[in-house]
Amino acid sequence: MRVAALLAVSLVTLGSAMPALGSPPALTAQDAWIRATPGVDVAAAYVTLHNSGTQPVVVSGVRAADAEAAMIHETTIVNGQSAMRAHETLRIAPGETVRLAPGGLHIMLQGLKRALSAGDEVPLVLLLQGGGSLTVMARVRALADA
Ligand SMILES: [Cu+2]
Repeated sequence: MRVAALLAVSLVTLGSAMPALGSPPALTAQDAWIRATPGVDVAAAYVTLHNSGTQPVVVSGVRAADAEAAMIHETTIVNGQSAMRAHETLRIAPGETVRLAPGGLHIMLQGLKRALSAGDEVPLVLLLQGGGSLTVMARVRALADA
């Protein structure tokens, strides 16, 4: 118990100290949107990420207050079947643009806590390795427009 408590305290300290050490996050996000399917509690979110800095940026997780869980997935075709595999992290090299788009990388939202309607804005928090985060407002598109 005692070790766990000490560890928790040191992690908190580290977490709060990190942003002051580094330069401002070089990661920017554009065109964030969510493809909502009526009647199901999962949805995929897409966004274009760009690293304008000189160091790699690693997205180490995603938080979404509107979902029980959010994670980075990649759709792949295995033996002619569409399958999804989880990415624990997503690395974006200096100067690189990574596009999360239908048929490839996406942010999977599972256990949606509310029905998403076209035009809704859903905040997604991208957690960055080494501290810091980037909050992205993803706009819900109707299925017909997606
Ligand atoms: Cu997925």
